[in-house]
Order: sequence, then C-alpha cells, then structure tokens
Amino acid sequence: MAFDPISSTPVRHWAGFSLERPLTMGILNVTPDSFSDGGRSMDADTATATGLRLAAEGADIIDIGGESTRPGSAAVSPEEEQRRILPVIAALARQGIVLSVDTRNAATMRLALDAGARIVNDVSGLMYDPDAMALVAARNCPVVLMHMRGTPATMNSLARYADVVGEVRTELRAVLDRALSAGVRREQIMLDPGVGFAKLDEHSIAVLRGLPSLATLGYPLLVGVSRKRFIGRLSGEPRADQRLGGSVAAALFAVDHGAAVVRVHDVAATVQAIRVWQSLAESGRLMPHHAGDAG
Ligand code: HH2
Repeated sequence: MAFDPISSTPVRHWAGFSLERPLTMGILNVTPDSFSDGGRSMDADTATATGLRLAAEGADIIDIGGESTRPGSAAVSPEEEQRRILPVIAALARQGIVLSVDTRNAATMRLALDAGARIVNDVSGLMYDPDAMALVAARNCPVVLMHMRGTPATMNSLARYADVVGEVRTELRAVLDRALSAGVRREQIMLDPGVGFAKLDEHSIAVLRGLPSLATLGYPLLVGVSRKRFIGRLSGEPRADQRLGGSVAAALFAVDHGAAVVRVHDVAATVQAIRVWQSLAESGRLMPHHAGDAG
C-alpha cells in the first residue's frame, strides 16, 4: 500500500474504490491494430458487448482505447479515435460501468468524460497534449499518469538506462510535479511505471521487481503486464494471445509487490487468481461450496 507523501497515512481510496483489495482494469481496445487483440471489437455493438462481458467477469474498471500505442504504431486522428470510442463509452456508462479512457488527446478526454467516462488514463502522463493537464485539473477526475519516453513511434530507441528503477522513479516524480503544479489533486493520481513503454524486456522486468521502490513516491500504482513481450521472453511463448498463464503470473507478482490496480485482457482468469492469492495470503477464507466439485 502506498503512503501519502504529506500525511504519511496509507492511501486507501482512489476513483471511489477502496484499495484494500487489488482492483482489476479490463482492456477494451476499439482499434484495428492493438498488439494482441486488434480488430476484435471494431464496431460499437461488438465493443459494447465485450465491455459488458468484461464487467460481468469482475472488472472493476473498463479501460477503453481507440488508438494503439504498441511500439512503432502510427497515431490516429483525435476525430477517428473519438468516432471509435464515444458510442461505446456512452452505452457502457448507461449500464453503470466505471470507465477509463485510454488517450493522449485532451479533446478526446473531454468528450469521453462528457459521454460518461470517469477516469483518464494517459500513457504520456498528460505530457503529449499541452491542454491535457489543465483539462484534468479543471474536471477534477481520477487520472493514471504513466511513465514513458518519446512517443510509441520513437520509444524503443529511448530505452537506455543505467538504473532503470531510479530513472523511472525520477521521471515519474517530474511528471507528478508538473501535474500537481497544474492543479491536479493528489488524491486523484495513480502512477504507472509503463511496462514495455520505452523499455526493453530486461527494463520491464526490473521495474516490476522495483515496484516497492516506486511505491515510496506515495501514490497508488497501476501496472499493465497483460500479454506483453517480456512475458514471451520469460515463457518462450511467441504469440501474444497465448500468454494467459504468464500474464496471470505477472499480475499476481505485481499485486504481491504493491500494485493497486492491474490492467488486463483476461479478466475472469485474473480476478479468480487474485481472489485465491489474496485469500491464501490473508486468511484462507472459503467461498460457498459448489455442489459436485471434485477434489
Ligand atoms: N499498456 C497499453 C496501453 N495502455 N495504459 C496504462 N496505464 N498502462 C499500460 O501498461 C498500458 C496502457 C498497451 O497495451 P494494449 O492496450 O493491449 O495494446 P495497444 O496499445 O496496442 O492497444
């Protein structure tokens, strides 16, 4: 658990959620080119149905994105991004689902919040669009500030570190200071080390192991490991959509090292794993018995 940098008391809430248990953020990419699920949910009805399924599987938050940020991906126009996601946000918000919008564009943030999204998730830490900080400050909404360098097109060439955990910590601190000076409130902020963003596989692994050091910044941490390339390297599985076991293992490692939220494609498996892990870690408390269960 993170401790507030001023009062030193534990940070127990974010975006209306208690952080006493790890939260699961389900990924809904309305894109043709996302690295593991691009093209699956391109029309609004299919995407809405996928979002409803992820919520039913136990996602606390659904993260909707209309632009792929995989290494080397091309930017899409904000208008195209909005055309993809706004109807899906409106439909899911009507069902009472808590939504975050995964975007770097201030205009998209504003329209997504108007359509019913509650949280802004920006892989650039509100640094890409010069209007983003002021917008998030004015709307006083929860925000995920992620670490990266450059843009998805350039980030791989910027993955050079002498001490990756120390440098990510320092650079996140700088993003935080910019956000706080722009008027973003402390209690709205969640930090994210940006696994796979301007990071080689060894850097991604090091930041995961270094989560306790990043937690000393005093903010809750969100971690996105699902299906990412380092899992392929650790497991030997070349296909991103075949990395369920590795993704669940990495999500558990992240929560065991202090992540408050995990961002995942495979919600049902992750929620089940976290539930069992947490029950074993805390008390071994049992859920009701299922008739016919063997073993
Ligand atoms: N990872 C991706 C996208 N957005 N946001 C946060 N806060 N943290 C992450 O680690 C993160 C993120 C990349 O994953 P995905 O959405 O599956 O792929 P793509 O960017 O190709 O759409």
